[in-house]
Amino acid sequence: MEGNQQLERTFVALKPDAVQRGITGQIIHRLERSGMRLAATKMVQADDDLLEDHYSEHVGKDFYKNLVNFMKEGPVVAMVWEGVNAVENVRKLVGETSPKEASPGTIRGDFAHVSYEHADSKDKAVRNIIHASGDPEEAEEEISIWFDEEEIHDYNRSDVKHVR
Ligand code: FUP
Repeated sequence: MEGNQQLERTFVALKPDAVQRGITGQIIHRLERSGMRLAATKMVQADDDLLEDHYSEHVGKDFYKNLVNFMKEGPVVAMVWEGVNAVENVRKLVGETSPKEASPGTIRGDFAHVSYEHADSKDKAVRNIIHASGDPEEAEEEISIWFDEEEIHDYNRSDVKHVR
């Protein structure tokens, strides 16, 4: 990635609700067709330690226990995506964190709808399909939590001439 400051990596996790609903392919398709490059992927059953590292800024908050129980409900599909301003571009495709606020056309807007208010009233986590890193520094931190460097692949997409 040398000499190209905007070529970034970002961490994405398809949460247990996406896996259980059988919509991982549709979501990966949306990321692939953008032209960004899938650099790593694996299915992971998260545990308390992994989630404490990943959600370290939320440990102890009111919603943390429900969030962790949701994230442990089944396997997630963990991925690394690379592209020009990949962090911002993936967040744009993902949409607002609260599905109720997420615009149509975004992953959360199209595949989910529940509000924080409703989830809180049922004492449930908001099932919002997908996680994507919030900024490039967080992305590198999250990639290092979920992946070993040798699991991240370097290859050229056939449309690489548009990017590199
Ligand atoms: P994001 O940056 O989109 O990953 O969202 P946050 O870091 O703000 O929140 C992490 C996860 O906690 C979100 F997927 C939703 C969940 N959450 C709640 O369930 N309740 C809250 O009040 C805030 C966040």
